[in-house]
Amino acid sequence: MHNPFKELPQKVGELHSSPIMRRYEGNPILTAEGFPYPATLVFNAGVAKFRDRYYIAPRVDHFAPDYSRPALNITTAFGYSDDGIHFTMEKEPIRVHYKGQILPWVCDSRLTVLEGELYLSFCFENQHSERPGIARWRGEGTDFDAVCIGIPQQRNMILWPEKVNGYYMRLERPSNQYREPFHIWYSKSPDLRFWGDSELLLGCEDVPFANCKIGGGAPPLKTDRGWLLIFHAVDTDPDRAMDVPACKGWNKRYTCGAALFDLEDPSKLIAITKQPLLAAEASYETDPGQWFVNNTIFPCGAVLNDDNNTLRIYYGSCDYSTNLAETTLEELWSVMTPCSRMAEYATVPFRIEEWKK
Ligand code: BMA
Repeated sequence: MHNPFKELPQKVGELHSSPIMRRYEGNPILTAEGFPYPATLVFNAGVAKFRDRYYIAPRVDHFAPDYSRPALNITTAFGYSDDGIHFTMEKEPIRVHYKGQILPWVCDSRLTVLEGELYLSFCFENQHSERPGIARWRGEGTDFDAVCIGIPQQRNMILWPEKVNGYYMRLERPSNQYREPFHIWYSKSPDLRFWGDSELLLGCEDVPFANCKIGGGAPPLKTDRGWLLIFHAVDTDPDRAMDVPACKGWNKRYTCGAALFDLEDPSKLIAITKQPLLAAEASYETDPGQWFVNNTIFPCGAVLNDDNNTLRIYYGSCDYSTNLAETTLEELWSVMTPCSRMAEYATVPFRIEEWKK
């Protein structure tokens, strides 16, 4: 049997950003500078256009001056803007209410507009590991109410912006600390609360510039050619291992790519970028000077402008700042290659055969 899991490259090699991507010349658009409450790193920001305004929800890590771990606090901030570039930040972080409590360390949030409401998909940390969830905005201030919480270990849960074939959908990215690669999955729900029918959406083996894990980036965008997913891809290379005390051995590289899925059957992959859209190249992406996860592009927001052609991608870089790059759908189609998913079904026998060897 053809086994795509066997074919993950040991090393991905040199990567460059696609010439179709234009970084905003004023990047970064958000850092900790001037932030309304204690913050060290402001990155990985969900962005959505809602009621004629842009909303942003960046992750905010606050560290002691010597950066000693763990962080003093991790929160998600909330801000708004008319132009999608200059944001006014609320003075308090987002509070996600769940069964009378406020969830701790909410981070890596995405914003989805669904049926006229604004939703936050997020990850939070507690003593039982990382867990994902989805919450609805109360419409003012920074309070959100959780509508569902997932089990550990998952990040990058992302709510789809509309029902497909009668069901709500969400992206998921389960992980397990012992066995990479990690892939992008989806689940369906009749009511946003109970989720099931989980299946593989995109395998790490489908992304030529990943050898370790992939994860959803922004909520999928509906286009006339299909559902467009901006995702992140990760490759490791022992030769890149860093030798600084804060992150001895860090050798990951996070890049950004795009995949296209069938409009009627979004589980069907129809095209992908064989090369990254964005790979770390600007100085704020390769080495911001005071933080360790260099070479990290982490997209969390994608907004199609009113012309339905200009695509903005918002991404965190180096777990340090929030940035913006633009292209057009026309250009994007020109760098996407038609394809189908390598593993047709994510079946149990397939993995067992593999593990027997
Ligand atoms: C991922 C998440 C992101 C982070 C990235 C790079 O696992 O923790 O928040 O940006 O790693 O460190």
